[in-house]
Amino acid sequence: MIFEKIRTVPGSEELLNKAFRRGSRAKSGKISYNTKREAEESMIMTAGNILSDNLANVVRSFPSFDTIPLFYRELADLLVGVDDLRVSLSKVEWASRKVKEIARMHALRMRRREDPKLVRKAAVGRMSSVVNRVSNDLDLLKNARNVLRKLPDIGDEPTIVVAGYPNVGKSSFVKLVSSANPEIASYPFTTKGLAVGHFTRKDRRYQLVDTPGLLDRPLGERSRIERQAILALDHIADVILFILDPSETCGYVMQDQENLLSEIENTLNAPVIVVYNKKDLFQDDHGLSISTLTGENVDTVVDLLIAQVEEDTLLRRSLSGAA
Ligand SMILES: Nc1nc2c(ncn2[C@@H]2O[C@H](COP(=O)(O)OP(=O)(O)OP(=O)(O)O)[C@@H](O)[C@H]2O)c(=O)[nH]1
Ligand SMILES: [Mg+2]
Repeated sequence: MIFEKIRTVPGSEELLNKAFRRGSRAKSGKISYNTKREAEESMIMTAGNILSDNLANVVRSFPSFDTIPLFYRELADLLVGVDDLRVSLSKVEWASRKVKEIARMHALRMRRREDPKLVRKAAVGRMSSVVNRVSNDLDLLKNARNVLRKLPDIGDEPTIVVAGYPNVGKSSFVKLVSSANPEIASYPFTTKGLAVGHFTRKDRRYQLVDTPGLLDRPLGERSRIERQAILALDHIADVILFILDPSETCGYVMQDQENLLSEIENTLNAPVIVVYNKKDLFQDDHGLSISTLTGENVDTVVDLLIAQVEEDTLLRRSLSGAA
């Protein structure tokens, strides 16, 4: 996963403590230092290098948001804000360079016979103030790392995205059919982010993406939680499984659920397969009905999804072959 490589981001206090502790150790550890100057110089160069390297490593470990897949960039933008991230990354990069420069400059001053202890104190003060100036940026990056690392790893396998109103049984379906183990509960908005599970049929691996529930409302009014579902439906779905709950025990009437379905069918490109869940709770005949509780018709749905995905893949291949 592209965000997995992001290193732990230290806080400014933590980083300064570590750097100056190691600097002091470098100074006092070696009795062989001939002069006071050499000892103080070693202290600030060690601290400066540690600060500078740590800051640079943080920046380097973030992926370049210009080259990552659009889906991940939009998801990162939605959850942490790519512009803010960029600003903080460039400030931390600035701090990394600045700290190194301060260490070098003060080492030079020592060599020009200024009082080593005074120069060391000045250097420590200036390095601290540079690092403290990016303290908020480090916090932002730390938070971003924690969010981004939790995003699901979307592979190249054929992809089925499950969608529908909240509480209709999307996660129950994903749990029953795939390796994913999402939280299931009897209230809406249990699922707050995307999750991916896998299953294998005839030696072929498929990925199944669980999404947060959607309400029937314009995109501009959708919450950050809902927008993640829209991104997955828009960017990674080869086929969409739309689940409705005619028992309405989910807490939403069928009319609203059907309005959402038409919107998805009309605005998104992927083919949509529609199923009616909680069959154990209703009698009337509504198209393809399933129950994730009893497992009824669940295999039929999986077969349908696979047939649809394969048909699409074949079609796309023949189109690209003809081009
Ligand atoms: N009776 C019955 N209950 C079901 C069935 N499928 C799911 N449920 C129940 O419906 C509730 C919601 O299930 P979830 O799988 O969490 O629904 P969801 O669509 O993922 O919900 P959100 O994540 O909140 O959008 C839970 O209490 C499930 O036990 C079913 O086939 N029959
Ligand atoms: Mg769920």
